[in-house]
Amino acid sequence: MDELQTLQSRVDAILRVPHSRPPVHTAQSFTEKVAATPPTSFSPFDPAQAQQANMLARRFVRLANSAEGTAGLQAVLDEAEKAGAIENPELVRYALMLFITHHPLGNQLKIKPLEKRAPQLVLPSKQPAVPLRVEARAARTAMVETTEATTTMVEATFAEATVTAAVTPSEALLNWFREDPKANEHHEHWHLVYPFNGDPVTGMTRDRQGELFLYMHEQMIARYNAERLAVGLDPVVPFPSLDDYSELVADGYTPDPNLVEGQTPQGQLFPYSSRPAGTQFADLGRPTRPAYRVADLKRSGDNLRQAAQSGTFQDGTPVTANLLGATMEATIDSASATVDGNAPPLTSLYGNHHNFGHVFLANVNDPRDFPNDVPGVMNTPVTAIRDPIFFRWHKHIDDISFLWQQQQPPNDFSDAPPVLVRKWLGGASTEHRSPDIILYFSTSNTTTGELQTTMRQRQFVFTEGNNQTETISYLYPREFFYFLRVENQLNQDKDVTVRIFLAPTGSYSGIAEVSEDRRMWIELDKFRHTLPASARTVIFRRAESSSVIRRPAVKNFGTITMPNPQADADDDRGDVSCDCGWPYNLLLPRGTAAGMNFRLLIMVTDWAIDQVPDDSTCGSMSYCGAKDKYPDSRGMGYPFNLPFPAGQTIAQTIAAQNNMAARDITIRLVDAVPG
Ligand SMILES: [Cu+2]
Repeated sequence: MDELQTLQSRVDAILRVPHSRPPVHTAQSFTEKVAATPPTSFSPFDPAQAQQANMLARRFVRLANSAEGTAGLQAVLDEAEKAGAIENPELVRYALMLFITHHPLGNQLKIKPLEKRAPQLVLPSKQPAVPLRVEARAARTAMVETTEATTTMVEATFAEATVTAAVTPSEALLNWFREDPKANEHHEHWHLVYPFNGDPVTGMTRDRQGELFLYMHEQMIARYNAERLAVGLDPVVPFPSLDDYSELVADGYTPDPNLVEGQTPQGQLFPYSSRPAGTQFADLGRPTRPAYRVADLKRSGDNLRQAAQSGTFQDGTPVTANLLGATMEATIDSASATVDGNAPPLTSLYGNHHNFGHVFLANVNDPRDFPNDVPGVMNTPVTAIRDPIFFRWHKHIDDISFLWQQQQPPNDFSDAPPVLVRKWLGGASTEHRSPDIILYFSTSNTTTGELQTTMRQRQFVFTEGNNQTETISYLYPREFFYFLRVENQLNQDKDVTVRIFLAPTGSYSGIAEVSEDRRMWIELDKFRHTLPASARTVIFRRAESSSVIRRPAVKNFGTITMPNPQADADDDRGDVSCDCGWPYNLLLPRGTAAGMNFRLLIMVTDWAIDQVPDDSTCGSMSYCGAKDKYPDSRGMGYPFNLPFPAGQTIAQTIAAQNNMAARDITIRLVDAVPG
């Protein structure tokens, strides 16, 4: 074993979240939960805890810089192991991942995929199926029957008790999306790449980090909305919808009981808490002297809304997309940032709104016992998106951003290059049948107007005990290519940026045409291309090269085993410099078995203005940018980042612009796809 390999196995051991006990729904873990006091948990959303993790990561950076080559890394791991013995092990893991992600020496090490670091964190919650009356009986049984002999009976009833409290059937229809292991890993990664306390190496945030925070999460909502429409749910409703922070959340969420939040030094496990139905924001901590007050969360939210509406912060600084995102998250660049360079406290003028929303919602089940309660999945980026409330809270955040966008002048499309993508062979049309947008499946030599997805299964095996298995279902697209015909009307070569978007089309939830909502559009791709002079060219593009996807695409998913992960179960190697981005398996919305209508938009813009760098085969350009400069001079999400020209619908704008064209397609969920 060479030196780096030895170091890697030490990293793997530190990052491995222990789950020493054999599985699953046992009475043992249930009674332990009742009996023991949980350790204080670690939340990267809690600014004070995030600051501690960041300080430890900076200590790692100094150690790495203090010695040559692997000796520096050795010193870092010595320190991490030492810290793990006295500090919260989750905090140490987070700090070590920050170091590996950001330090050039750290980059030589890998962060294993989530299903190998903490396999229990990718287990699906159980489908709700049992009537409510089972709950009381089961809970009683579980409290009394704890001996070995009755374990089987208790297991069964406890499992039932769990499912009765789970999300309503309708929300549960999208558990596969919210609980997708790679989507959760993406969200964890994004926050590691963009820590709100700044990169531990430079102490700074990245270029346009605030704007990207808003855009990346807006796109997650757009994708979730496409899935919601497909199963007959309304688009995400913000929580809270406006300024009423006493609103009740009707639906609850119950994670799988193996989703372990923490462990006592004695090895007792604490499953993440459920978020019961019918809760509301509540002060955290002792009621006589709360640590955090809802009134402060509301005040900061109201102040943010006011700034978005008026276009200026209270000190007169103009609101920009970037500063608004930084202030809402909040990062060290917030309009309320403290002079010592820390992210602002909840009590500041603009608070620390998004982060504290996570903290409040994670502890909503037992607010008075904060910080000694066991939090829910909203506590940390690696599990937060499992709970439907994640999307509702982020819709609340996005609504403030949208409010600001709507006050801005519309995008002016007069800087379009002289190129033509035809709408229809007859000329201008709003029919969305562009002959220049051509799709092929990789396994077929005829064009298609239908894209396909399928649900695949992977097994999860508890290798201790009786090899009990669970099944994880995940979406997978049928591989396809674009052939885009674009005419360059200039008599010289022209560099252009090709932008591809997708939105559901049609009438849903009382909305006459959902694709007229610019926030429904999903970015599929963006890349540079050189068009030869005075010619119509065909641009070939693989869908898997998408700028939003983490590249190279992870396509093979193996069996997940616990407690001892299989070596190389899939083609995810955890190369930290490439592993940020949306997962390939979720590239396309799922569509429906009957075929769901979508509109594909191609927009060709002037590269001399955009400055989108040459294509990379590593990571996601659109979601993870680049170290120095975000790879597009336009507002993120352009042309959907700002209002469309006054008096024009999106469809009319597309019809009026030579550099835009759309094609209506269907996406069909099928039993199996090739590859
Ligand atoms: Cu997030």
